[in-house]
Parts: sequence; C-alpha cells; structure tokens
Amino acid sequence: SPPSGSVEVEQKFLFGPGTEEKLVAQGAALVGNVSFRDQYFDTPDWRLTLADHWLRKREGAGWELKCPPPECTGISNPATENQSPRGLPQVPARALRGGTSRIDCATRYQEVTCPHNIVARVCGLLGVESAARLDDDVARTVEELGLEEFATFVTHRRKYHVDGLSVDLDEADFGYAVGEVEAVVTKQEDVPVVLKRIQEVFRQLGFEEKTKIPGKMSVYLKKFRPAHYESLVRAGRLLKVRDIATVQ
Ligand code: V4E
Repeated sequence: SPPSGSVEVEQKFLFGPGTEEKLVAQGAALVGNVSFRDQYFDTPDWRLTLADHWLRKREGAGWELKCPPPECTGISNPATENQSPRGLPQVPARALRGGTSRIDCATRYQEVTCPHNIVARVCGLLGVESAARLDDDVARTVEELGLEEFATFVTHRRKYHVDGLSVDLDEADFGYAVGEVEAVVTKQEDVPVVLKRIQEVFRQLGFEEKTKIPGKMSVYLKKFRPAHYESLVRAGRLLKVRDIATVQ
C-alpha cells in the first residue's frame, strides 16, 4: 500500500478489446492478474459515505479507508482553492485549466491503512466521544459502532505499469468493466506533473480525458442499493450512471 501521507490521483476510463494491445504497444508491462473481494461498511444512515469516506475490507490487503486528503477538507486554505466548497471528490486541476493540459475528472484520495488512523478517523467523523475506549482493531470498532456491510463484490484486476503510472483493468462480478490510470503522489507539487502524464497515456490510448466515468460503486449501488445510490448522487458523492458511449 502507498506510503502514509501520500495521495492517489486516479482517472477512470471504459476499456474495450483493443485497450490491452495499445497498452503493450506503449511499453506497458503486466504486473498483476488477481481477483479479490471488497466489503464496504457504513452506518445504517450512510454517514461515512455521505462524508466521502469509504471503509472497506479488501481480501489480501485488509482494512482500508479511502477519504479526501487533508488539504481537501479546509475551506479557507489557499491550497484548497481548486476544491469545491464541500470538498467534493471531482477535483478540477485548476492550475492546469486553460493550458494545454487539462484533466477535469481526475480524483484524489488518501488511502489510510494504519488501523489506529482508520479507527481515529472513523470515530472522529461519527463523533464518538472517546476513541481511546476502542482499540486499534478495526473489525471490533466496526462491530461496536454498528457499521453494516452495504456492498460486497469481487473484482478481477489486470494491472499494468507504464511510464511511472499504474493502469488497472477491472472487471466486477456484477457485470461492469472499468479501467483506471493511477499514480501515488507523495508531494502536493508533483500533482500537475502526474496529471500531465496521465493525460499523455490517455491520449495514446485514444480516450477522451474529460469523460466522467462512473466507478464500480456507482453501478453496484444503483443496481443493489438504489436508495443509498440516490442519496449519494444527490449529495454529489457519486457519479450518476447513465448510458455511456465508449470513446474508443
Ligand atoms: C473513493 C470512492 C469509492 C471507493 C472505491 O474507490 P474506487 O477507486 O472506485 O475503487 P477501486 O476498487 O478501483 O479502488 P482502488 O483499488 O483503486 O483503491 S466508491 C466512490 N468513491 C468516490 C469516487 C467518486 N465519487 N468518483 C470517482 C470517479 N471515483 C471515486
């Protein structure tokens, strides 16, 4: 998992039969071919996900909390100027806007894997008075807080490395395939460079970088948890699933 304090910059895309060949032609190397189950947890009234916090247990990796990086939570901090006031995940790369490089859909998330920090953030968000009462055992915390599993699915992932980036080709067991170009950034000032590199890979693969692609969670919740889905879409936390034309 990425070093703590780092941020994942990700851009999703729909992939077709020609995508892997194009990746290989770009010099991409296949570095992983795995299947894993994810289980996502939330309060019955969805307080974590409505606050853009995604607590999951991933087979082979353990507990992970995907949430906005700290610089996305402030409002008056000039470093967060390119965030929408509520810190919504669709972060325009403002520094790049108007220039030749532009990726409007890249999202940035922090992936917290240290159990102590996961427990602290979840308790803090839910306003549980004393996090000290709970230990660093995420499973026990989940139980004590009454969190419920709201989504579970298996992903088959083929992972490529190209030009310092990771490209994941994911097929979920409920019938949705989505790709993701991703980089882990440890310094905030490196974000524009990474966005530019993502854009180059996108251009070479023939993708339109401005197209917003729903993730697996959008499609899953729409299908299996429509009320939760509607609530997240309304809150601006999830992309609405529409009929999407492949751009390849
Ligand atoms: C962050 C998030 C969710 C959690 C799952 O994240 P995602 O990147 O979609 O899944 P996956 O399996 O590729 O995780 P990885 O292995 O890369 O860590 S579910 C919804 N969100 C928020 C979100 C959003 N609103 N819009 C986009 C484009 N992505 C994520």
